[in-house]
Amino acid sequence: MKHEAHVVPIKVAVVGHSNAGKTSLIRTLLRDDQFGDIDEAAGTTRYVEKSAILSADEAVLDLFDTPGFEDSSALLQALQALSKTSESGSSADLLLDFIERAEDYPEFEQEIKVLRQSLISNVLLYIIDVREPLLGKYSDEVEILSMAGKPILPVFNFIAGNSDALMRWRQQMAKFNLHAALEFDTVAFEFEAEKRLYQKLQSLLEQHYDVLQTLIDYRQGVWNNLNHAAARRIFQLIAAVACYRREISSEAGLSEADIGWMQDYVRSTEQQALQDLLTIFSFTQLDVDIQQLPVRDGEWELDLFSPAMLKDFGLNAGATALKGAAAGAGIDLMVGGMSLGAASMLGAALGAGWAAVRRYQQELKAALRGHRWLCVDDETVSLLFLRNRRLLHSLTQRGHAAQNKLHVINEVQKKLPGRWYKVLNILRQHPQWQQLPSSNIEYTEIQDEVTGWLISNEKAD
Ligand SMILES: Nc1nc2c(ncn2[C@@H]2O[C@H](COP(=O)(O)OP(=O)(O)OP(=O)(O)O)[C@@H](O)[C@H]2O)c(=O)[nH]1
Ligand SMILES: [Mg+2]
Repeated sequence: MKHEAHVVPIKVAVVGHSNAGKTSLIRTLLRDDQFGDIDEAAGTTRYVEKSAILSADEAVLDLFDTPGFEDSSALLQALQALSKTSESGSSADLLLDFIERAEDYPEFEQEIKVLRQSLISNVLLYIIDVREPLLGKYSDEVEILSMAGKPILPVFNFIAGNSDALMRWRQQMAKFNLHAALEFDTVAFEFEAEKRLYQKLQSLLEQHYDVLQTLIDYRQGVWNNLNHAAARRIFQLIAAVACYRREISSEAGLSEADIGWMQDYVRSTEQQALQDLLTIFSFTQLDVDIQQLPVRDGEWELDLFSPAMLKDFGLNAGATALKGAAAGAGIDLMVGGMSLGAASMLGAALGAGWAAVRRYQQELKAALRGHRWLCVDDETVSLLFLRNRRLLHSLTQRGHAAQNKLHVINEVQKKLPGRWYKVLNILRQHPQWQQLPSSNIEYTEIQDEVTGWLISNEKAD
């Protein structure tokens, strides 16, 4: 495969009515929010603009963004009028003839650019805003595009929450013999949808099958890597917070400032992770809004320590180790490597022999001197896990959230993995993991387990 001759990129013209989301689709495929101009107003794209989709370093697809069709009925009439006088044999010839006479048709300046590009492309992606009523102008559009004699793949956009309209459009396209179509919420990116696009192209462009397969495999690999990188980043966050310890002197006791520092540490650690995750998936503010992430200006809207947060995820604020004033503060005290809730076990640890004593030496010494470690309570770490798992889910499944306006948290997303508290406990025993990823075998095993939970959950719901 590697030694194959240089691949000539497949030319894909992205066409459709103005404002259907052509430029948005290309941005999504390129993962480049800088490509072209996007606007609510019609007629944003004025020129044909090329961009390439790469497989490794090689351009496999050349995407051509085109201006939108405006008055396709008038255009069809003009073409029909020309066909009466023109000598051209095929419809493609007629289009060529029309393009050559561009000067006679200044009102179709934009459309002519589209026709020119369609004639020299291998396939047309016909982007449709399914919210639009099925008017004659769209049939005219299809009729004009068909004249280029190229395979056409209708791409239904704005499908979220518009399933009836989608069905009508599907039937309409079938009447034009366009049976293979694609649903693709352009701003709602989902890798599976992108893959389906390439697969449809495979069936339309048989001779390019293998090249497209290479592309699918490559993009799948890239996508998997992104997911793993993101899951590892979340694990790092969990470890950093679970392993946090702050020694409290017995004289001064636990002060409000101590709690404040701990909370700020947790907030800023989660904040950094959020930034990194948005970066990994190239999420822009627009994406954040559409996906309805509870994030504003790159920050979580709801404070992790607000009681509403615990309730939202079905965790019990009253279950904190320190009840009363400390409930919901996210704090726990740790003695002998165990939270205070389990402090009665300290005696057992002391009696457990030298191995245990050596392991917890520092804590035991601190405990015996009357010192305590302030740490982050189980509920807070659990909450971090749950909300970041949901974030990852949203980042990888754009569009699903856009479909249901309600802020729904389903049972699957709320449930902690069976071994969660065991793993949390192991993390707590390794304060040295707070800083950085370790190559330690135990660390790697725990990391694999937690990233496994994070990634598999995406498919679970
Ligand atoms: N919610 C939602 N908005 C979208 C989607 N696709 C495009 N938009 C919005 O629709 C508007 C038009 O998108 P463009 O990508 O500029 O459309 P276009 O077809 O390139 O438009 P012209 O260049 O003017 O022909 C923009 O405001 C986009 O943000 C989508 O899938 N979902
Ligand atoms: Mg555009």
